[in-house]
Amino acid sequence: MKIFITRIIPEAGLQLFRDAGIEVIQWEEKRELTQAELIENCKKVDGLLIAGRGNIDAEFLNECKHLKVISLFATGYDNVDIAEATKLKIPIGHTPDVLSKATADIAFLLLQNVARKAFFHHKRIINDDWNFFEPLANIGQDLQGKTLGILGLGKIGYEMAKACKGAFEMDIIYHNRSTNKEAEEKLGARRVSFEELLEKSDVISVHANLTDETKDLFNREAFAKMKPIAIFVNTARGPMHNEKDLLEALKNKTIWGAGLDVTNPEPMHFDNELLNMANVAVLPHIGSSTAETRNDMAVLSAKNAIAGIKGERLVKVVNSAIYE
Ligand code: 8YV
Repeated sequence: MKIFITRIIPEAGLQLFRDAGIEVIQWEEKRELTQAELIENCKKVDGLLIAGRGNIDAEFLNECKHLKVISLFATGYDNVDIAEATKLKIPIGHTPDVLSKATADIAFLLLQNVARKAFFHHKRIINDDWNFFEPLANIGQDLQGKTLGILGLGKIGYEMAKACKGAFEMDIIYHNRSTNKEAEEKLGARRVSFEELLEKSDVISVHANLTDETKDLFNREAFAKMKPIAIFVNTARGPMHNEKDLLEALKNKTIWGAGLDVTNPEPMHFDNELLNMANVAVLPHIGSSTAETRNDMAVLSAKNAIAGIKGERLVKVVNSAIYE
């Protein structure tokens, strides 16, 4: 039995494959595989573990329908044609929960960073621009008592809401398909329409899945409804905001600032205008990037892959319909 892994992953995951008697073939080059290379490697194995962003479309799935499992080293599965995988009865595994706290930490860090323009001030020192104290220059804004609007109040959104409530006593509103009882009871969160979220939030933090409905949701029209002091934070998926419209909203002061851990495309090009704006902080998609979390992701994605190869139910499966 063999598994193909598209990146080098933490040892804890590899050990589980060894213990299960599964041979590991890892892609070790520091570049994304081409689709042809991915297919060629998958032809030789029983399972695939994707760390990074493989494009698992219908064409790939039909070429590789012998795969007993596709295990994602990620919680998001927008890069997979789930309907087609379900039709072909290929289980898709993912790693929710274990990365909620680390990802929310990055949203919280970006928020504070933008509110106080921390990256910008750091760059000022590097550029020898710490010469003179000006009470009105480059000042930030307080977060105390402000309103946090969460789009997609699942596990990550909940952790972000909890952090903002605890640190800044922020009021929480959220827009979600269903009511989050725990957030309402413990954090006093209130479920609102998307319109109300845009209009009432001082901070909007995005934690939803990327779907046809959420793609481009934060566009010119949405930014126009937000407050001029609003800070937009996206640690979910880049295509949920329209980058051109965001840049325009920031330049026109339609909104106040933005913190992004995700961009469209990724990687963001180094000469992107957003990187030179004082009220913008960008990180290279590091939400789940802590030693502990990456370890937990390796273990969970390996457990999913091993279960799939053995024909057992995955620990965390996206398309549970294949078992019905
Ligand atoms: C992953 C992520 O690191 O879990 C997700 O959905 O975006 C990140 O945690 C990334 O997808 C690479 O696999």
